Amino acid sequence: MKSPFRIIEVIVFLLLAVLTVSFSLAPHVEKRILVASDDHNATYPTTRGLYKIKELVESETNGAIEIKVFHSAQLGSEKETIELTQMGIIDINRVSCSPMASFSPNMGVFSLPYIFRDWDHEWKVLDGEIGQRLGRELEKVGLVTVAYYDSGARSFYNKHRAINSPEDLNGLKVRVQKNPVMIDLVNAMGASATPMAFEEVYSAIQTGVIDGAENNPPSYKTTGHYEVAKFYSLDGHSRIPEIVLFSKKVWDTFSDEERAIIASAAKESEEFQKQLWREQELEAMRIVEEAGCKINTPDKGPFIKAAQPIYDKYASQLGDLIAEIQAVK
Ligand code: GTR
Repeated sequence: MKSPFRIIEVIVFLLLAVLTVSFSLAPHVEKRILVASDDHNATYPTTRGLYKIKELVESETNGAIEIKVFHSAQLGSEKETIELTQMGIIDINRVSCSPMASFSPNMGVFSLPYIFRDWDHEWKVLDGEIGQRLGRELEKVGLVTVAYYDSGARSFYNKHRAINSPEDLNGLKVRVQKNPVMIDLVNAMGASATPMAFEEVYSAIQTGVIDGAENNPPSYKTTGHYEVAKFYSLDGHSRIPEIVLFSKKVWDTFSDEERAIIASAAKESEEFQKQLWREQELEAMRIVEEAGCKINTPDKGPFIKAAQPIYDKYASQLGDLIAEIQAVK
């Protein structure tokens, strides 16, 4: 997708969408319409989280704030939508913390391989002082963090062979998100990292531009990547949280009361999303297995060892933060 044409297209599209709603309103009703974006389909846990925020905010404000959710990357791919959110063209945006590393380098810490010991450790960090502080740091780049969502663990998949050790990744072109840490991670594990927008991955695997990618089970399933890359190797190299962001430009125009309503709706949507995540993760594994995918669970030891150079590389930039996260028990 090429800006600025894409950006103009999105602005026109949003204006039309918002005008359609405004004209259908009774005169004198003061209403604010907010635009929310997600790159997943309407039933994916993150998008359902946004619908939950919509439901709660619309009911708490008696419809004075309305939220229109645009899913399936209708408003663009992650990096572009983050820029549109900074500009205040998109009001609410659910993205992965991975591309956020290009906007706020400390966010890159969440993409480091095996930075979280497990789910409990991840959520202790996110709900605790570190997660909240890193969330607040985004205000410097025009974004207000209102929630973190679950995204499980990411693992490699490809169309050629089962990955039992990092050596098996040698010679494979693996798509990564647009994030320097992910590029380093995949290269350090032995593959050749190819940054690319999420929406382009299916056809890139199909046509052989890349050999595979890496993601969590619900993404592997809903994107259909499992149809073109049948080997799914559960090395679980990173647990990168999802994040729900508000445009600071827009946030600053709300009253304290409105902000409190939105913040509490977003917080409430976290539990709802995590529950859906658990269900859809199991469901996705069942579906891909039934579809004939070859799933293996390699020993993580060699992957952890292969990841060490990344920790050395980021020691000067993220060392204190890494130590803080590791110290959370
Ligand atoms: C998914 C995430 C998406 C996107 C995608 C990707 O896990 O939910 O928003 O970041 O990964 O790999 O691009």
